[in-house]
Amino acid sequence: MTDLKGALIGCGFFAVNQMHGWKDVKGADIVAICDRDPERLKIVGDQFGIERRYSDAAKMFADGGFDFVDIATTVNSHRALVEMAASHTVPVICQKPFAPTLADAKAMVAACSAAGVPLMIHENFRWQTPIQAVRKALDSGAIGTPFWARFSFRSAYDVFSGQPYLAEGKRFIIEDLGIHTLDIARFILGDVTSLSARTKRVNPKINGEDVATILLDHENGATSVVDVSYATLQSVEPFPETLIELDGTEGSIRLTQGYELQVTNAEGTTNTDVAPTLLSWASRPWHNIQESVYAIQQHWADSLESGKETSTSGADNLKTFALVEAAYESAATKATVDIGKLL
Ligand code: NAD
Ligand code: 89Y
Repeated sequence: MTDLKGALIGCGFFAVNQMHGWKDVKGADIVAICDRDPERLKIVGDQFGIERRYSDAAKMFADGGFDFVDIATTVNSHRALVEMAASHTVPVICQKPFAPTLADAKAMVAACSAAGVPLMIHENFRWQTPIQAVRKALDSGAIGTPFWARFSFRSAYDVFSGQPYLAEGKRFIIEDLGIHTLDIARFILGDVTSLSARTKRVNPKINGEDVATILLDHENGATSVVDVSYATLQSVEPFPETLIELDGTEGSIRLTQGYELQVTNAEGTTNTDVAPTLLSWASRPWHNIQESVYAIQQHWADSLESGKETSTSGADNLKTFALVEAAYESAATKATVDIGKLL
């Protein structure tokens, strides 16, 4: 197949992973980059040998010459840039979090749908090797019908040194990290009908909440708990592992720290190492996330080529983003929030 040509907007901290990922993806290449910060534009342009460089996204779209755009900026610019892509009928990938509000996210889905262009949210955590392994084990029928789960991410890793903006916002862990954990809950147990949540801020140096506990009712009748913390110091730091406990009518699945998958049923227990691959450009402990960046970008290239909808399309991700909004609403009001009402 002919390589798809892509353009990337936002050459910051995380975009470097995306640029490495695109180098590995079969069927797509980045031909132009854009950042309003000239220093970041130069660093990424020089590192990845990209000649076409722009400080203004509108100018880059006007010049054209690419088949899709990959938006790797922080949340406040997402809506304007996605709508710009739609107005030029350019298929678009947008980093998480989708948008500042659910209303913005809905408008972005509507703009892309009206323009007839695919929109994928770069929701990469469900593409992590250990998470895919849990889904495969569940799909094999080994534990019967799932009725309960816990999706847990507890860490004291200093995310603020690489991403200082995370300390500044009124919202922190649910919007930044819990969004992934909520998406994993949907990926494993299906859509959610209602939730309730409690939050805390433990670290006095940041503005938003760094601990959240969320109770979810799934459409299939299962119950799950999503618990996330950046205030939890442990003997062995698990960042960035999501740990999973999943109980079914015929057995259970455990994804434990160190990337071990245990599947137990009447026949006994099998233990499998489901550690992610350390890609040539990756570094521990980020390699789990980095491999999933490559995986979701390969999925995008394959989906664009085949015309199939992506796993984390804008329409799909509205259902994850609604859980974020609902969790903040529930934490503020102490009420249970009906998800259908938000969508
Ligand atoms: P960053 O601040 O380091 O980089 C953002 C870059 O975008 C900056 O260089 C900035 O100058 C540029 N930019 C902003 N608005 C622009 C505009 N309108 N036009 C051109 N350039 C613009 O941020 P980051 O840490 O790289 O995070 C970017 C996004 O990636 C965030 O939404 C974050 O949540 C997400 N992220 C995702 C993962 C993941 O695993 N999916 C991990 C980390 C960060
Ligand atoms: O921004 C976050 C993300 O998406 O994954 C981990 C992270 O970098 C810090 O919480």
